[in-house]
Amino acid sequence: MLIAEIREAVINGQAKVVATKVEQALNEGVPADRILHDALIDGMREVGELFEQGEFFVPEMLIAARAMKGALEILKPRLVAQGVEPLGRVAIGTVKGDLHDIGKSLVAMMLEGAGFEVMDLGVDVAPEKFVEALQNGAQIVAMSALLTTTMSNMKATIDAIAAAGLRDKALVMVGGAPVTQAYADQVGADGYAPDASAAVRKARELIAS
Ligand code: B1M
Repeated sequence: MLIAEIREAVINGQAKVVATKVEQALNEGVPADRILHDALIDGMREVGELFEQGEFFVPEMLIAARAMKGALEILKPRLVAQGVEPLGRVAIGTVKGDLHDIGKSLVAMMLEGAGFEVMDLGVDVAPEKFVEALQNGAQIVAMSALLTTTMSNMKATIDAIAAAGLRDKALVMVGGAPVTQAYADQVGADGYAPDASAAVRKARELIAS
């Protein structure tokens, strides 16, 4: 019952309700990983579907993601204590020269919500920062670009990763309004996603591959 209520509150973006009910569930002995998977992740999966069906828009997605992020902060210590392994480690950032933050942050939140450990490098991220993140344990490099003038920094980053001898170990994902599958193929990325929920699916696919 509580699980269903938390799930519903995530979908509706009710951050306070989610936080209160997550605390209540923990106090009643519901395992943290059950809250994570059956309430939070399943709620966000539905939010992603509603977005794809055109029933939810970016604001609803952001509000739901914030509600989920608040709950994750409460669950984090318990999940670590339970030894739940993250699905994978992603370093995400908007490429060098580009200050657009919203889409990248949305993808980061959705990935975190899906169970990935996310290193958010922010905006205007130089190629060497992505390389550094790989050296610090990231498995996926996820790059966002909103400007046609900054897209080329995706290729510059992939080149920097190769120059550092890490291309074989790194999974590279790209996205952002001007980016297409054809562009991703052209620059040699391993994956492209047109929106945040597709980005989660693509990251899962890459880790499994
Ligand atoms: Co800028 N801007 N902007 N802007 N801005 C655009 C991108 C633009 C299309 C507007 C326009 O002209 N119609 C245009 C780019 C034109 C082009 O290159 N073809 C533009 C321009 C020109 C500029 C400036 C150059 C303007 C100027 O100063 N003359 C300047 C550049 C600054 C810079 O970056 N160096 C600039 C500045 C800004 C603001 C700072 C004012 C502000 C950003 C604020 C912020 O981010 N904190 C801003 C905004 C808000 C926009 C628009 C209006 C909205 C962008 C946005 O947040 N969308 C934008 C027009 C538009 O897109 N309609 C525009 C919502 C967001 C959720 O979507 O980021 O696409 P999006 O993310 C989606 C998907 O793309 C995908 O998932 C997300 C969720 O579905 N996705 C990924 C994104 N990253 C992904 C990564 C993945 C996978 C999927 O895997 C790794």
